[in-house]
Amino acid sequence: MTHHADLHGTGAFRAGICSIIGLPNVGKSTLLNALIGERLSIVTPKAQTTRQRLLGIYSDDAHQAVFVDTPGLLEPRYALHESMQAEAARAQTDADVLLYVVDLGWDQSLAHIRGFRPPGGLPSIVCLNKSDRVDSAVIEEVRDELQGDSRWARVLETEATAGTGIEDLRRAILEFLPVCPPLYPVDEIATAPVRFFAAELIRETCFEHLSDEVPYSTAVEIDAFREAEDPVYIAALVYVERESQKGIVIGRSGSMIRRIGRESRLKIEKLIERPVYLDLRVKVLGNWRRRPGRLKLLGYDVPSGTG
Ligand SMILES: Nc1nc2c(ncn2[C@@H]2O[C@H](COP(=O)(O)OP(=O)(O)OP(=O)(O)O)[C@@H](O)[C@H]2O)c(=O)[nH]1
Ligand SMILES: [Mg+2]
Repeated sequence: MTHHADLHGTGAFRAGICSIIGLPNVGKSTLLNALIGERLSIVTPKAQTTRQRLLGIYSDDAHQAVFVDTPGLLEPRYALHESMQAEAARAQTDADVLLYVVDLGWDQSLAHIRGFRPPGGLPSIVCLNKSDRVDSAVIEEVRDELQGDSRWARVLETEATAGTGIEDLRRAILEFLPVCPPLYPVDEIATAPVRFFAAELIRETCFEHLSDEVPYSTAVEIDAFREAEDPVYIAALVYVERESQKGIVIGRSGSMIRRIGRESRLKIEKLIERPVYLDLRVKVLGNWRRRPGRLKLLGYDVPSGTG
């Protein structure tokens, strides 16, 4: 069954890990979702949305690509950033294929790829994303430059939000996977438990409605997830770093937390296809982003040596 393609003599099954990396906000999570055809990884207009590695699996009858979404590459300022950068680094060492994503409309992203060295021996593909943000002359110029550079096996352009270029990009990635049986059951699309995705959807909603430092100071923990109940009962905590932030997240007479709660509940209901009762509370966990012990408590991996 797993070697379907072999049985038909059309070639060996290919499977492997494709890590998606690049600066914050270039569209990595949007690309992962487009490549697997499911809205798994949260996407917001704010930079530094993704904090942990997230696996999304694409399978067809001859290939399985395990896409790994990563936090954007940045200079660590907090313990949380160190954890995020360790996740991005680990994703590169684990990969069979690297997908480096560029935001064509952002000079800093173009500057970053010029200075970036993918790990030696790793087939590395460039995705020139947000092609809608620039003229075709610019795309051609960048493509010509990068195609002439031996660091990059392929250079392709996409508009991930519209799905443009996704099929070609996926095909290019699948070609570079090593001959290998499937790594996961072919009907699986994710490895994280449903409660992880529920927490992420709440965090996404926080990013959508809160501004300045507040969204970055939020972390979400699922306290209870009772699927045997109808509606499904979920209790979640939104952690913030300071008392003043707690006031902002709750809002005037609770209006903000009610709004975040309602929108998060609708997203979770769509995900699990069941009615949900969401009990959302806000709690202060002082300076959690700077404190390795608190990061661990919130489920973030802490690089060894700092924990
Ligand atoms: N115009 C345009 N916007 C895009 C495209 N792809 C993604 N975006 C938008 O770019 C923003 C960031 O997208 P994400 O997928 O969250 O980016 P990311 O690289 O995962 O960001 P981090 O997790 O913060 O590192 C969102 O508002 C997306 O809708 C595209 O092709 N064109
Ligand atoms: Mg992301």
